[in-house]
Amino acid sequence: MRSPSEVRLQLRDHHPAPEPFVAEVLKGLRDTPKHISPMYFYDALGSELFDRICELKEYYPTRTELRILEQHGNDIARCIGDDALLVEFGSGSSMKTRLLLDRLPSLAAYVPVDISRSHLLNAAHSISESYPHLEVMPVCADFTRPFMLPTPTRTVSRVVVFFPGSTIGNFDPPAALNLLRVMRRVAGPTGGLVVGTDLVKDVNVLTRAYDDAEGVTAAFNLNVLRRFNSEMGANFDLDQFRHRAVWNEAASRIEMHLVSQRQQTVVLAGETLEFEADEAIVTEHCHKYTVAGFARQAARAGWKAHAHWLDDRAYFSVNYLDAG
Ligand code: AVI
Repeated sequence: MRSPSEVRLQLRDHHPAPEPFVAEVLKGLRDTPKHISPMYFYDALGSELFDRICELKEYYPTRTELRILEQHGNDIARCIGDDALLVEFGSGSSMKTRLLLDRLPSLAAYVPVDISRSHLLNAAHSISESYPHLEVMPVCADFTRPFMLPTPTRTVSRVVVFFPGSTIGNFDPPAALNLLRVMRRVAGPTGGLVVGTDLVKDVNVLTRAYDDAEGVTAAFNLNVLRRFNSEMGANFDLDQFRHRAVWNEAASRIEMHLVSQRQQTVVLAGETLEFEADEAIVTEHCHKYTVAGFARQAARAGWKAHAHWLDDRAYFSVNYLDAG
């Protein structure tokens, strides 16, 4: 095996635009209802808290998806086929990818795509060390916008996009449709898509997954206000906001809120924001699909459902779709 210093990776850097942080946050907090983007959760502490969420007994999605990938990995690999180019959207630590890479010895190349340059390079190095014969071609880009794929050394039979984690559920329907269209464009006319989706289920199971007994999800949610305090000179009193997770039946989603415990005024970047008692900031939407509903949504973006795999309780699905 090659040592880390021997592993040479050429980063394709699309220089994703830095977040329009303050202006965007203020715009959302002036809206009715108040809202902020869930992307602000993931500073260093937020990412650590998210890792802890994935270990919680109430938070079933991560371990359920891993079990499906373990149990049905060979079938999924058969759908992907020989000599494919595997493109992972939002690759993060590329942890789940290993379950596929283990079963894809003839993969032409692996392209992890992530907006976080440091995460991307660490993960790419680690994959490259574990799979020394695999060409790893990291791309730093905002995957919600079209980007150019690198050209691997080997001939590619087809491009297959991998998007695990049910992150598709954090996009509202129009944005999810747009993302599925970007994936379709990246995969091209003969490509495929392997995507994890969390499924509709008992409301108590869903709400517990987003409001655990230990309060880790509450800390994850409130951390965004701490981040605004340290990075934007805001003065949120974290004791005066409470985490809430509610099921919105009509929209088939869990909503994460931060609820103001009293009427209060907060200053952010020199601007004054008024909060009523019980007024909520919407911090995240987590859409839950049915297998058929997701196939319908994907069809609108040019994808044809080919196969799906579930766990014993039908909590989660991993779907394989072909460019239709
Ligand atoms: C990242 N994403 C798939 C998680 C979810 O379940 O929607 C984010 C999360 N929010 C609270 N807990 C987990």
